[in-house]
Amino acid sequence: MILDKIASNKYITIQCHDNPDADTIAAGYGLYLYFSSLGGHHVDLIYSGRERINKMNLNLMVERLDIPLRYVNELNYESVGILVTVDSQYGSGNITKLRTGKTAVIDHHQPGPLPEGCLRDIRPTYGSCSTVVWKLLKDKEFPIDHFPFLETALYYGLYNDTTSFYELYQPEDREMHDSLNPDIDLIRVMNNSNLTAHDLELAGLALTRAVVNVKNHFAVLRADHCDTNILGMISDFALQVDCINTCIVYSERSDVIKFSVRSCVREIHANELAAYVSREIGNGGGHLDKAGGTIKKPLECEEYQDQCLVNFFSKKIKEYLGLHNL
Ligand SMILES: [Mn+2]
Repeated sequence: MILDKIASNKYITIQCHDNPDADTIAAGYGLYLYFSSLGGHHVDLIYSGRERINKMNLNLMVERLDIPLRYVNELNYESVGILVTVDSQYGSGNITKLRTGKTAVIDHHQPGPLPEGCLRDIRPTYGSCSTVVWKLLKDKEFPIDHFPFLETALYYGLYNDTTSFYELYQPEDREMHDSLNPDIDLIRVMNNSNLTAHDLELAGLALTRAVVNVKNHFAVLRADHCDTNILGMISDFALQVDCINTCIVYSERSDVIKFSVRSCVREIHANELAAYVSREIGNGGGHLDKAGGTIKKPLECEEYQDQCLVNFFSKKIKEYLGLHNL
């Protein structure tokens, strides 16, 4: 079992993906508590990337549930022992590739290329990585019910990754949902701190700018600089429109462009589309229905130098649709 193999290392670093969300934090926290409980290990829970957590609900989660998550700068960080990525895969686009020797991956996204010798437990049918960790801990008979903060964290992780428990398809997701005893008051507070007033305005602006291709059932939306979690929320919202089956929401940063992809039809895999859009100019991946990525800014990139970004993304979606309608 992967936990035993990881535990054979004295130094264990657990890395959440960049721009952490509730699921990666909860899954990382579960592993942190488990390895710490074994005794004799040095366990660290970290995240990296360009930005610190700035979403109110996530700051609340970390503070109120006493999660020892800390930010590290990739330039002056090197992991000793084994580096375990949660809710993400070492070397993939949404997680900073930190210097390390050994690696392990515990995730629920579609598997991508991994370094040689990388330990892995990847379960793409699970609704959240929190569920993967819950199952691993349960199989080790770790007393999750003795850790009420962890129960709340795992519950919130699943809640966030399954559109408020709307997509509980995997039996383990249901089982975890039913067995946990979370702090419902805190869940309510976190859930009602998802957006700042500024985010609300930003999301509204992005929605009014939606460029909808009614014929091909897709839309492209431009958002001002925001947390990638907010990009995801805007795309979730846009996907609810009757004539939109696929959408991309993007925002320009000082150095890169971040984008979020959603699809509600089987023929279009969001993770594939994200990879297609960013091919050779960035990174993209995720789930069949939800994905995201990063591409280089214009000017650095020949491909779309003379086009506005809406046209660039529209063109890529059309190309992708063409490939799949043959
Ligand atoms: Mn997740």
